[in-house]
Parts: sequence; C-alpha cells; structure tokens
Amino acid sequence: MARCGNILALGLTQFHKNGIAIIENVVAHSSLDHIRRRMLKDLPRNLASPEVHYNHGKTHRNVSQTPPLLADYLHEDIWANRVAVTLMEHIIGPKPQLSFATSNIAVPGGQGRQAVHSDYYCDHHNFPVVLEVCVFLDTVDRNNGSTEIWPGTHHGYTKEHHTFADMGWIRKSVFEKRAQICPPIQPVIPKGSLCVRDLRMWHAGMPNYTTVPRIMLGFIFSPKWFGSRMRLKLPGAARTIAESWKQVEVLCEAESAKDDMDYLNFAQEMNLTQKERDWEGKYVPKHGCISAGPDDYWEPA
Ligand SMILES: O=C(O)CCC(=O)C(=O)O
Ligand SMILES: [Fe+2]
Repeated sequence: MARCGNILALGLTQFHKNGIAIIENVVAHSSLDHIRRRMLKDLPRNLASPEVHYNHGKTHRNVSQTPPLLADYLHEDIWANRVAVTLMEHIIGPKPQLSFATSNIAVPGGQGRQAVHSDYYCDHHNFPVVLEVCVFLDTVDRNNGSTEIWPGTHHGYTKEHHTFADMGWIRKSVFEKRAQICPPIQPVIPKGSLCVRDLRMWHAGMPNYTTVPRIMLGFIFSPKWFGSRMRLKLPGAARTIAESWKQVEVLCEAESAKDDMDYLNFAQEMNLTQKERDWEGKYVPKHGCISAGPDDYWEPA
C-alpha cells in the first residue's frame, strides 16, 4: 500500500508540475509485443492508402494509424491501465471516459520534425480536463524519436499563443521565451512505461534515425461532466470487453462495427470542444496538411 501511495503522490506531483507523469513498469511486454507485431504488419497498407494521415506534413513521415480494434488486442493494461486510471481519477474525477484511440508512428527516413504544439487546438478550461495516455511499444530515446516535451507548458498559455486558429502550433516568440526559463527535453522512456499527459502541454514529434518504426499509442480520456463528443467504433466482441472494464467508461458509437471491420479505414476525427463538430464551419483542424519549418521549432542557440 505504501508503495502505491508513493507512486500516486509522485505521479500527481509530476503531473501538476510538468503536465506529464511518466510511470515505468506498468505494462506487460507481452501486450506491447502483441500489438506491435500487428501494427508493423498493418503499416505498409496504411502507408499505401490514399487516406493515410500524415501529421505536420508528408516529408516528416509521422503518420497516424488506428490500432487493432479487435477483441484479442484489447489488452486492459494498455487500454485502461489501472495505475494510469487511478492517477487520472485523482486529477479529473471518477471513472474517466475514453472516447478516442489512435497512434503516431515515426516512420524511418522522415525529414525535419514537427512544430512545437499543443494538441489542444481550441479554447479550453484552464485546469486539467482532457488527458492522453501515451504508450510507446518499445523503449524510446533521442535516436528513435522520443517525443520532445515542454515541461510546465500546460499552465499559463492559451489559444492566444497559437500561430493558427485551429492547429495548436505555438508562436516562435512564445516558445523562444519559454525555452529561456525551461527548455524542452526528449526523455528516455523504457518499454513497459506509460505517460499521462495534459493535452494542453506543448510537445513535438521528432525524427526517427533508426530503421525501425517507432510506435506510440494514444488514448484520450476526459471527465463525464465534460461530455466528450467523440466516439470509438468497435466490433461487438471488442466492445463487450471494453464495456466490462469497471474503472473507465468507453464511449462507443450507437451501433457496433461489423466483426470483420477494416479498422485501418476507421480514423477518428479529433473534437476537443463540448459541441458537435461543425463540418461546414471554419473549425477544421489542419494538423495534417501543413509542413513545419524552422520557424515552428526550437533549436538550442
Ligand atoms: O509522434 C510523436 O512523437 C508526437 C506526435 C504528435 O504530437 C502529433 O502528431 O500531434
Ligand atoms: Fe501532438
């Protein structure tokens, strides 16, 4: 018990100070390897698809890929990890809702890097509400594209500091100033860890200099009162498993997907507002369409 108490106290301290808590040794390697094998097998088909979703431009080769949404792959220690959920419950309240699942793959051979950005591209409350659990399927470091993170940037910044209305990229003058107080880091994160981060915290996808794709799964949680408008689409058997987890509430579309669903073609749209998306209106995140240039990222002097 004491040990659990310590982890919780440490995790909460890290989270509130930095906007991210990294917890080691909480995911079974067998769960990670199982999903990793399948995703590596899916990757060529994802890259060949006309619908492939590149983040921050094509040349950087950071792609989103839907993880396998099949019953066998719904490992609870990844999708609804109890240590992560306990930490989240102490931040955003009981039984967080899971409404979005995706991944980012840093494909070898990419040029450049991502812009310094907050994933919270729109107006938000000034306290922690939307959290992401990130799970790397292998150890990450500077060499294979550990995400650059900007500790403490979940506080004190808003949409006012963004370059574009709906992308979350941070103005150069703002991140240059921040770097003088607290420069970013690329942490080493051992396999079996997970990260709980505040969606407001700045970060940037980095190059993968190895020949092995770096895969990071991302699961978005929010409190019930927030009323996330996003929904997962799971086939019946997977949905039954997800809905059996007592510690979280998994939000699914009203109708389950067919058992032979091609999950690679189901890319969820991000909506971090409390309203339905206005498909006709001006609010369309253009995250995937524009390449980041040197004015969008930070380099030490
Ligand atoms: O792949 C990564 O390390 C980060 C990706 C990311 O932040 C994004 O696409 O929004
Ligand atoms: Fe991001």
